[in-house]
Amino acid sequence: MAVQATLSSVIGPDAPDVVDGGGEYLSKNPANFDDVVAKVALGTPDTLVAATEQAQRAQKEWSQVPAPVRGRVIAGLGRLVEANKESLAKLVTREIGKPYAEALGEVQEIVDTCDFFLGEGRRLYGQTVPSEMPDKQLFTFRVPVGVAVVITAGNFPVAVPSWYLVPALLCGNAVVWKPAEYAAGAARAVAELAWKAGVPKGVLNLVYTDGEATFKGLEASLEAGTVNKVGFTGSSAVGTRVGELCGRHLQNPCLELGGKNPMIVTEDADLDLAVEGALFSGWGTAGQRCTSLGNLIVHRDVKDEFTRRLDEALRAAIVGEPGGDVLYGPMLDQKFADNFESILDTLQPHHTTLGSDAVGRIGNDKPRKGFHGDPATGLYYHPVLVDGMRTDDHIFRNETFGPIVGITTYDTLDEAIELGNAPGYGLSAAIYTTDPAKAFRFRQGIGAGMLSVNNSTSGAEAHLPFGGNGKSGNGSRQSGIWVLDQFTRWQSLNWDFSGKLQKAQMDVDTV
Ligand code: UN1
Repeated sequence: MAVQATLSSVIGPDAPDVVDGGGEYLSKNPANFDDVVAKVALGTPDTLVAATEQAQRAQKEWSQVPAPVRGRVIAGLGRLVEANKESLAKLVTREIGKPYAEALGEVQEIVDTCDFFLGEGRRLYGQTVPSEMPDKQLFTFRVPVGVAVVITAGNFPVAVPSWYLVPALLCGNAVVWKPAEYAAGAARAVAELAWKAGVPKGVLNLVYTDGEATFKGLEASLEAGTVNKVGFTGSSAVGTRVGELCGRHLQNPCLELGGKNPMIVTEDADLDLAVEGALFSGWGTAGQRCTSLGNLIVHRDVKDEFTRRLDEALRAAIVGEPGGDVLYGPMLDQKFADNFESILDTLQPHHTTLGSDAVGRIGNDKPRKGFHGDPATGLYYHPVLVDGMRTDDHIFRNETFGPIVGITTYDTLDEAIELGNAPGYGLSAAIYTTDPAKAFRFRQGIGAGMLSVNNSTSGAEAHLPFGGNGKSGNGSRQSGIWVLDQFTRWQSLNWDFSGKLQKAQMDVDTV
């Protein structure tokens, strides 16, 4: 298409997207390790630097492509993703073990994001602003930041990257995308569709580097001045390191980090609805969403009944092969399984574990009713509901990223809100109540960026601001129009047509 023809003169049609160097990585199906989904060449720090240099060259011309034309390319990506929805969702399920129905939803989220931003190509508004002086006009423009390095997690291997890639490209930036290695195949598939839609290869660069190579390459690129924005989705610990590195180079990254998302259940709540919401947001996706439910905070009067119903629902829930109709499948990857086991090790004698007859990995020695899959090669774990959780417990204060949720009680709503805020994260939070006054007091008091009333903590819609506070991020917001502030900077213009030097603040008549 026309855009490609213009850009190929600058970057060449065959610009490399992956450069060999740092070894090989095999991305395996977490439901069956014998199934190798993708084999990729890992890059070195130099790979990342080279990609940012290539991106910097390509961005100059991409930024000259009119925004509505870039919007057409984004529209093309949306249509291609839609046409390949099933195959992309199957790949996501196979590579990270996400239940197929959720994987389809995740792919739909890319389509929704493209639909939203294709229109933004025809808006991307600046402002006309009155001047203090006659015969002078002021304007503002949004200008692209330049090169964005985007580092994404693999729990949402295609949707969350699209929240960065789509607006960054639409705004006229070039992107270097470093996906999680264990989701390398899904990342490659999305990049292929973007290139096919007309995003030039030098404008969207895909690199596979492991954690340390990424940090070294990023540091070198920041020093060389080939990176203008960093987007990172992942743990609070790694995000803090990214933030420190960017801060040393006076850059403000877009950080979407962990959560310890509370759900408050009031004494007047519809308990069946609350149980359903807790089940989906606590144990759906095996608890591996940044927005997954962390702590259940339930009014003392309904706590026993709520716990009984939730325990029953958990025992009836099907865990197993993610291609089927299951609440959740395997953990994403071995390192997430190891992390979950270390979380289980923090459980204390004062805890009562509910939801299953066993705790830990599902195996022939620890069977589970309704389970289907290969327990020997799949990273499957029992769901755990921890009763008797206290505020100094590890599981109360820290993100667990697994199928485990603790439950505690409260007497007054102020106390519940305080408990919700106590871990110091601030991503999402939910309240189940039939009393609007309680819902409003919850909104006023809770410190999270994304709130739900009578809905789950997870499952945000793609066009609302997405992001958190405290340990969940640095206040940046993705999605909708709000993300434009991540990928553009404001430029102002003073235009004086008076024919004389007019001095602001000095040549102004005040009454
Ligand atoms: C994440 O886990 O990093 O709100 C993002 C949700 C999803 C996104 C989760 N749409 O649950």
